[in-house]
Amino acid sequence: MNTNKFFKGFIWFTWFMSIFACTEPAKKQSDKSMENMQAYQQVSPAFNSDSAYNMVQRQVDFGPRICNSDAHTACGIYLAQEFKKLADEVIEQKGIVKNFDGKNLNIKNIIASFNPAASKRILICTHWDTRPYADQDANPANHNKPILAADDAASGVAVMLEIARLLKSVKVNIGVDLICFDAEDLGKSEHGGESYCLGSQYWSRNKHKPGYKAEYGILLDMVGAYNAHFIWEGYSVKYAEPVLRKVWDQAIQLGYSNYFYYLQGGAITDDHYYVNTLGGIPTIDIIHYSETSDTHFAPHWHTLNDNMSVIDRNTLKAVGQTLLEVIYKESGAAVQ
Ligand code: 1BN
Ligand code: ZN
Repeated sequence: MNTNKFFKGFIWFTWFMSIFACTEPAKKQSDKSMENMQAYQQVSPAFNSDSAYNMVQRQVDFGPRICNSDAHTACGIYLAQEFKKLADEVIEQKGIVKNFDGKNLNIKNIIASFNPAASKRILICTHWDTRPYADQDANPANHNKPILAADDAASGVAVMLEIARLLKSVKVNIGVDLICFDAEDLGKSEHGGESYCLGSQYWSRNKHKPGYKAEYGILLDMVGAYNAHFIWEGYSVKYAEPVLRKVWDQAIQLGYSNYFYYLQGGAITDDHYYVNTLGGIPTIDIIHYSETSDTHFAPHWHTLNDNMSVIDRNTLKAVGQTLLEVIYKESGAAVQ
């Protein structure tokens, strides 16, 4: 990540919030949401948060899914198999990328497509690999231990698997691509922002189909924990503001104003940065932000505490149902 930019962004963000707080109090946001909830009729099938929760657990059961490890290989096979049961087409894009320490990493991006021939397409993506070092853990003795990454990997994949399950049973007429990027989380700030997001950089330079385009993309990162707050991340604003507005407005209509806030945050060099800049697809990042922690991420971020104990079905539901509603509306679903 470009840490400087990130923190400069947050200084600006703090200023912005104080202004914003005067004009758009939280109470007003939730009042609006209550009104909307009464009037709003959902068009998408119900996202099952138990099934998403179980998919988080299944991934965590493999242990840390670190590139070049047996657990990573086994989990990659498992995820591809699961998506193959649900999607019209699954492509396992294998490649070799260089880590910041010079080692080659065997990576696999998994692309599950619905209606692969449709020209109007939406991309939903996340990363599935896990960080090899808990370098934000309160205990320095844990800094070289791998994390289970229930939130920072498994939650996004689980939401996408549940979306895939519903797309199989209630058809849409647009194309939907669900991409699990590999090798997102090996980076270190001292090695530059490019040391992160190796799988999405690879995919953005070598699309799974030549000339692949989607109308827009939505990246999920840490979308399963208690007390998750999602704000407008800086690169999402820069490259895809109309998409942010569409998704946030949809979340509020569904009654999820406790999760989605119309507040601008700093810029994070996450997978969406490369999908925007190298891949040419306007893409937002739904990423857990924290007002209270020093890192501005959730307190369990890159610590050994990122395990099943932080996972909240309600958060998975808020994100998953919002995405489903966006997808089914794009497909022209109408209230019956
Ligand atoms: C998000 C979760 N990221 C990694 N794990 C992206 C990121 C990159 C966050 C650099 C901070 C710095
Ligand atoms: Zn991470």
